[in-house]
Amino acid sequence: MKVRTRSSAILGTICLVGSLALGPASADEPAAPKQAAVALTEVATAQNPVAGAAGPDDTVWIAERAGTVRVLTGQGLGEPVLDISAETTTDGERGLLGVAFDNDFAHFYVSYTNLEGTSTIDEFAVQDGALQPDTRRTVLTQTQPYENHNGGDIKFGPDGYLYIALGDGGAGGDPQGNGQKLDTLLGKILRIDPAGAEPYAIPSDNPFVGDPNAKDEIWSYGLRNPWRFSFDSGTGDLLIGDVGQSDWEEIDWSPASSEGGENYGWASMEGTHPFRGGTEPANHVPPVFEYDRNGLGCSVTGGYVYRGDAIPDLQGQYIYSDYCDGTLRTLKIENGTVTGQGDLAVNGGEVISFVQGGDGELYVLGLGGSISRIDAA
Ligand SMILES: [Ca+2]
Repeated sequence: MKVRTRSSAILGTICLVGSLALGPASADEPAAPKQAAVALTEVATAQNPVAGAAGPDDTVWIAERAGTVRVLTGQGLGEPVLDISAETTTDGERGLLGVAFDNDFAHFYVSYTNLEGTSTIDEFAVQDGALQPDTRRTVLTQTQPYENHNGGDIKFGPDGYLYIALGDGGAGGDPQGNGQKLDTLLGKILRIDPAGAEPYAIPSDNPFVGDPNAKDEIWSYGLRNPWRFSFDSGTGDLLIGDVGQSDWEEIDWSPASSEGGENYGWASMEGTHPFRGGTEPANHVPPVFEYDRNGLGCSVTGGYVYRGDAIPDLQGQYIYSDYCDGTLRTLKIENGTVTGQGDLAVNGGEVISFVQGGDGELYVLGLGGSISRIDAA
């Protein structure tokens, strides 16, 4: 059985990376939205950059997969300010996978798999823009049954709570059924308050608080490997790139007004399609967008809604890519419906992540090493 998973991509088949030659739309297709003219400006190179976050004083903090964090400034990428490389490995899909600051830059968080493969979120206090190593504490851990589908992205929402993406635990086809189970943190987006208690508090308005059969940390579920997610800094809407099993890559969306509890369908559904004879759950929230693997790639990399100033034509568009294809693509999403899509005719290589700088401009991380900013052409 050939099961294509994210590990097959990360571990390294050589993917054909090249811009697809999308021809002009034929007369009976809807007009493509106006596409911004952009260029990718390589601002630094790193060792397998995998995640990043806007930091204090207009810095961008870059996580390298083997376990180091380095700070990008106008002078380039500095020496590591954190090194946990002795505490993680890059076997399979493991490593340092996510970083985040809280909304007032008082704390910094790292998301990584430890030497046992356990997903781990640690916190450091930040003073005067510097990590305070002696304040380190572990916030949350989750054991992993397999080495793939760890998710690992972490972001603070506009509500000040920490959201954590965890994959379904791995192998292929979700053999443990974790995506649809509410008694496990696997296959979920979590929402916790790390400042509210030791090691963390549960926001009282989380959707499953009071349900004895469901974990209180769960915000939404039915996810396979929500590798990268973001909040629209203009609206607060949540966008999730959920990597598909074999056929369908998907973008999930929920509005800022959501009260949580969305069931995104996995592993009953892959995108909008029943998976291996699955039945669509009655409460399935289908993806806002999906694409198959016949041309656009094999592993979606969720991005951001652009809210910067440098590229007015890009304002309000969601930018994403695919690890196996690298073309930067756009979606125009209005009230939960895609009303336009296009591509920016630039290629970021093995696009593993996007980072939103404090000024709203976007950076593209290529796992091969490139850190590029999306600029106006
Ligand atoms: Ca889904």
